[in-house]
Amino acid sequence: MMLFRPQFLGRRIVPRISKRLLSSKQLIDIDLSHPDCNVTESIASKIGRNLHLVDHHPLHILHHQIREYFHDFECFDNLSPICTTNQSFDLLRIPPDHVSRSPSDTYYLNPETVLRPHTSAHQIDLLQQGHSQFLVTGDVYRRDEIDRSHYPVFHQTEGVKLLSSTNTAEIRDDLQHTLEGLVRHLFGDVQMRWNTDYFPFTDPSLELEIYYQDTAWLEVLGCGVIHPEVLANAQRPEAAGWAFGLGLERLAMILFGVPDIRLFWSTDPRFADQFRNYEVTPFQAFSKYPACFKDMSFWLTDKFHVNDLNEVVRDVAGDWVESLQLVDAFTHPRTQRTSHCYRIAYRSMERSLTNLEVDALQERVREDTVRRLGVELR
Ligand code: FA5
Ligand code: MG
Repeated sequence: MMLFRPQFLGRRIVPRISKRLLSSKQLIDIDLSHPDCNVTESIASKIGRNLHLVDHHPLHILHHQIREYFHDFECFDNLSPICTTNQSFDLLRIPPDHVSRSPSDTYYLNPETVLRPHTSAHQIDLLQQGHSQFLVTGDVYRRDEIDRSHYPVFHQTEGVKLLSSTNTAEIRDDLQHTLEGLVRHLFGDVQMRWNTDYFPFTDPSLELEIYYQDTAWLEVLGCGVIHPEVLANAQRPEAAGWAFGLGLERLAMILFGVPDIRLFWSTDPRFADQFRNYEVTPFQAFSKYPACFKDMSFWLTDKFHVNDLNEVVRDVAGDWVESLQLVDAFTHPRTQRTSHCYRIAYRSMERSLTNLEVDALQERVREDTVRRLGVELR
């Protein structure tokens, strides 16, 4: 069913996990050698970092403020990110052929177990246990694009509330009113707008965008009225209510003025020491080191997926890759073969990279792209 990662075969690793932050459930030996496992060591090493629970971290400060607003909600902050496909997809009505389930988008440990792609994976269990008004916050994992607002590990807060009304319009109004209140609680006066969206587990579904640094609308959350089948799956067929899922990094970027999502993982004291207690203080940019751009062109194979390339680049360059962009696509008129040219921006948050270092990174990216994706360089 799935490909993957011959370089991890035969190796077992226990991710570096800080015991202090973890419930016993999370102390799990992850077997990266399973033939269907597409979790890399760099991804596995993020499990247990729980940035939302780290003192003084901007995600923790934001998390604290969200909890303050939802003061009468129960909070689950430390549920294991290792979930079943049933919890993450099936019970939420995500069809078997939905793209989000494919190994090009989701990290699989084996065909039935994933690193949760969203905190919605916990909705059913908690509803089934009888909880009716709760928040779930935790790390989520997605194979995704590379740019300043996307990272393969990020944090979400899920909110669920069951209401006594079963009138869809009333529930939606309560949802929108609640979330607009949250945004004002966090930002004071800020421009926001609602768009209709689609999620299999809510109907109707909406997304909320906030205008970011006078430049662009940034999608910060998805939400909707919980689908009746989802409530039936949770053995609560009589219930009605709403749910939302928001990206903590996205909100924190706006709130603290953090320009790049990679900074949240930085241990550079120039970042980490800026945030104290539970205060929101604007991020003081420290000097940006120069970026270095490198292009790479190759002929695609039939099974080429850009997320596989993103991961090759992340595995080689780690947080030194700032973005990866398709800059040119070309189909040969006679052979019908297609070639892509990608531009990779390398930039460290912590120091200037030397030409020698960047050349070496690019060389390894080229080699690994050929070896792992089977493409032909031009
Ligand atoms: C979801 O994950 C749904 N589970 C949300 C939901 C919950 C809908 C409950 C209805 C009811 P979505 O994939 O749009 O939806 O992600 C939600 C938020 O996570 C986004 O609005 C964005 O703020 C954030 N997000 C998504 N992908 C990334 C990423 N790669 N990096 C950082 N933040 C991201
Ligand atoms: Mg969305």
